[in-house]
Parts: sequence; C-alpha cells; structure tokens
Amino acid sequence: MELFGSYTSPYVRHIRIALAETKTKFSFTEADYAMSAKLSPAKKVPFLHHNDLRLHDSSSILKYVREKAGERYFADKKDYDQYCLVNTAMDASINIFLLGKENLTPENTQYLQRQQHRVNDILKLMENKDHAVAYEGPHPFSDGELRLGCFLSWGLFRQRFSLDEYPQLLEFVDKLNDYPTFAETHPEAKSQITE
Ligand SMILES: N[C@@H](CCC(=O)N[C@@H](CS)C(=O)NCC(=O)O)C(=O)O
Repeated sequence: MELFGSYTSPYVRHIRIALAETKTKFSFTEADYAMSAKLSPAKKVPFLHHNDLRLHDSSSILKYVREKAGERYFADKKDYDQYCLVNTAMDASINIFLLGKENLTPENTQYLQRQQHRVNDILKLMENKDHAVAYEGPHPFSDGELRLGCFLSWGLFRQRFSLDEYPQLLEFVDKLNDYPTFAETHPEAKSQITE
C-alpha cells in the first residue's frame, strides 16, 4: 500500500494516524504539486495506491483503511457531521492560505471573506461542544475528533489562527498532543513516519 502526500497536510496526517492505529503496513511517497497533478485527477494529496486500487480523497482512504482493519467508518452521525464541518473549515482555510500567496485575501476578495466567516463560525461551534469525552471505539479518539485535531494543529503550525479565544479547543489540542500517535505525526516530526 502506497500513500502519497506531504508531511504538512492535515488530511494526510489523519490517514497516517489511521494507518498507525490499525497497524497497516504502508510506504509513504512525498508528492509535490507536479506529482499530484500528474497522478491524481483531483490534483491534491493524499492519494493512495493499493494493487490496482486508486483512491483520491482522504475520506475514501480513511474508509478503506478503517474497514480493511475490521473497524467502522463513522458509527456516529454527530461525529460524522463534525468531520464534515471540519473538512469545510479546513478546505476554506487552505484556500485562503494558498490564495494569500497570490495576494488574494479576505480583505480584498469578497468570496474569501465568506470563506473566512466559515472558518470562524465552525471554530466557534467547535469551541462550544464537548470534546475528548468517553467514546465507544477501539482508539482513544474518534475520527471526528482526530480530524478536528489535525485541523487545529495545522492552523497553529501555519499561524492561520490562534486559539487564545478558544480555551476549550486549546485544552483539546493539548490532550491530543499527549496521544503518541497524534504527536508523532506532527508536521515537525518527520522522522517518525513510515510504517
Ligand atoms: N478533499 C481532499 C482535500 C485534500 C487537500 O485539500 N489537500 C491539499 C493539501 S493539504 C492539496 O493537495 N492542495 C493542492 C491544491 O489545492 O492544488 C481530501 O480530503 O483529501
């Protein structure tokens, strides 16, 4: 099984965590923009090759990895909704981040303002929810919680937002950082990757 991605992508990080949790053997290939444009119609990372199978999105990859290991892909609809909302916030944040490199910002581009409002409102909603409470599953955190953690950790790493106004989310990230599988996949902990 070959996972293509980058060390910094929060989507790829979630897959690396799921692969580690399920003890799935895999190889990791760093894919830059040119490689992802050539090998995936989505032109994004992650993508996965396993024998003849080609998967092009972190959600389908997550489903494949969990189910292959006999685990469930989202037993809980609320957890799944959290996962979807966080994906929306993450897509918007990454869009703002990448367009910022071309000097398009929420200050000078109306649609990016809407993207920024999405991020802010989803963060607010997440702040007002309970996190890291008891959950029935084989691992310490659900996939909705892991996705939120990958997003928050990426936002802090890339300085996209601060969590000063979100004390509950800050506490949640601290808790996740105490989970070795999460900590070992931090963008700055490159050497820990592989199987
Ligand atoms: N829906 C995709 C989103 C993946 C995504 O946005 N990946 C970013 C890196 S974090 C990317 O490759 N962006 C390249 C681009 O936007 O051209 C997934 O869940 O896998």
